[in-house]
Amino acid sequence: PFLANVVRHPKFLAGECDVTFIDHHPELFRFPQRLDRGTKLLTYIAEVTVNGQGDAGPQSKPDLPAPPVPVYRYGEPRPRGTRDLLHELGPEGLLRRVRQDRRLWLTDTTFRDAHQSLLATRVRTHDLLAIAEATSRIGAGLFSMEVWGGATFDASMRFLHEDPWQRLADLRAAIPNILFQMLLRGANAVGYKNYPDNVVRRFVQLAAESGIDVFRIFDSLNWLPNMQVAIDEVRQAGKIAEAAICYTGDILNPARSKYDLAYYVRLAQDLERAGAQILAIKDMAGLLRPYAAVKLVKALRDHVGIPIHLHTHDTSGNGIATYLMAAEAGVDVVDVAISSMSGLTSQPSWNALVAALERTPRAIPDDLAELQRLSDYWEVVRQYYGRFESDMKTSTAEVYLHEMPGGQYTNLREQALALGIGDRFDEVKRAYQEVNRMLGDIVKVTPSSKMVGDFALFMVQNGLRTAEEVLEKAEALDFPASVVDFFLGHMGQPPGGFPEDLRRAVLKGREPLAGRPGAVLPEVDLEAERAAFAKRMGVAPDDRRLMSYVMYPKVTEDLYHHRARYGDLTPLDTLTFFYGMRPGEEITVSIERGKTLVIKLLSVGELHPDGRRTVFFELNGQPRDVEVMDRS
Ligand code: 3PY
Ligand code: ZN
Repeated sequence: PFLANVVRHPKFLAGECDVTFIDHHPELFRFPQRLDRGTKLLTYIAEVTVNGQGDAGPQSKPDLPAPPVPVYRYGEPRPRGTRDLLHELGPEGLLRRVRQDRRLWLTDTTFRDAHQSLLATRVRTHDLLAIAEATSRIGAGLFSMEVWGGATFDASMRFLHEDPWQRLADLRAAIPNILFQMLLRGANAVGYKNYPDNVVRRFVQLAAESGIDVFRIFDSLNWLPNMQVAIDEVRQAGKIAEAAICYTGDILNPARSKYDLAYYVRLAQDLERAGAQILAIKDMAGLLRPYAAVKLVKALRDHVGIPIHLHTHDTSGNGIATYLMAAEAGVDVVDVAISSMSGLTSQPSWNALVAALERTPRAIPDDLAELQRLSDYWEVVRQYYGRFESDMKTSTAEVYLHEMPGGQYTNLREQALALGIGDRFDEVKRAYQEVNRMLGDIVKVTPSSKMVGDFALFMVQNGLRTAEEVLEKAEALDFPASVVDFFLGHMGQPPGGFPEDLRRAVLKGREPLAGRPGAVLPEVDLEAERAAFAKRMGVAPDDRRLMSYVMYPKVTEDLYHHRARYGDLTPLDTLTFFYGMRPGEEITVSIERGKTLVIKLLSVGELHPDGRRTVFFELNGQPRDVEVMDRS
């Protein structure tokens, strides 16, 4: 196309080009460097080797083995799974089967919530794809795999320079037999704020077309109007709408009467009437105690006809007990993670639950020895992400006090560290409780949990300890944006409404919204956004990338720039992705079927006066060098 600009130039067409043409029109001859994939990859490796990945600075590469991947004979038939059943029976038939079977069904969250909760959402597509085939065989008895949504959408772009749509397409191709499930934050889609309805609708359509079968839809305040658009659109797309009640408080404690059994039953009935085909109990913090689970599941069983799907986090260590009690009470599906990626702030162990129910009426027909092979894989892979682990070593019942969702604990700790109050984290946790009380006891899950966290940090930073102190000083306080948004009604309406005195203090005269934000937010003009992107980036995005751009403009642009410079890094192994290479080390990168690059790092050169270093490689036996700026 660039040469085409030259030959289309009026002077060129008129034959008026002389030797000064190039001097007068240098812009026509500035061709973008079209680097081949090998060079892009070497540039990335050189960058990371010299400067480190992300903002961590260069770090020495851990010496870890390759993970053991179960190998299958070519053409070995793949066991049928729930996705085959869906095609055969349709959604209603499949869900009837799930209700009727005595066995307990499972959803494996290893590809989404488990690493979101344990490893800061950092697991790369490379490592998911490597175990995809084995999971599709060993896990063929699963109800579903949760593989997408939640924080993985933006984190994969932001931190891993990956395209989440590509991840979904690749996984779908590798695992054709098991239902794929995603976590959708209702009107917040996969973002942190309410989007206009047309964005939510288009996003659902595209996710459905890209291979999501089951959409778990929740609202961070349990506000049904914020979930309705997504439920309708999922039904419209012929997929399965799983609507969630987010569980908070303690139904066994009469002092927490705001969220009592009647509250959850009512909400569940409303969700069923709204079109939910599965009811999720989303226990995002792991607060549903075993005996509360019996009571809740029994009551829901009595009042709704659709299958019940329970999600918890094992933070307290009570997770398996909760599942066993729920199984006794008739729950249909529960969420687990492969054992080496389970426990703590993640889901309870798949392997342990299978063992617990063997030879009982609700036995799960999975093979423990085979599951162990998946676990062995993840045990090694998890170590590649060691730098994202929290320092939590045991489960802790403290979660019943602060009620922080599984994924938030380590994030909030990071935020506190960044603000220089990392050593006052105990105060932050107490403030989190106090803020929840001040707000009238709200559901805390993305994005409401983030707002409570922001408010808690703000309290500690400003030396505020109680609601009274906040009210007293409100005039002079500049509240965090998320807190203002919440009080403006931009996240929706909390059960029981807002605490009015605090609302007045925070809003300082601004007018809050009473209705549904999606109903008043102007539609996004998707074609105008596409044109805007094309103008800035020189390429028009397809519908999927357009959605990424609409929800995360800056992050998506950065991803495009990164791609242009370094190419698709999915084929690169994870240790090299995070740590670069050591001198003398050789790696192979399979960039497409039948095309493998052998890369050897020979040495990293001395610092040049201009701050650059030359990094010397061999690429498939040929010497190659790359210059990078040393940013240390
Ligand atoms: C998310 O929204 O990402 C969650 O996992 C909420 O629990
Ligand atoms: Zn969760």
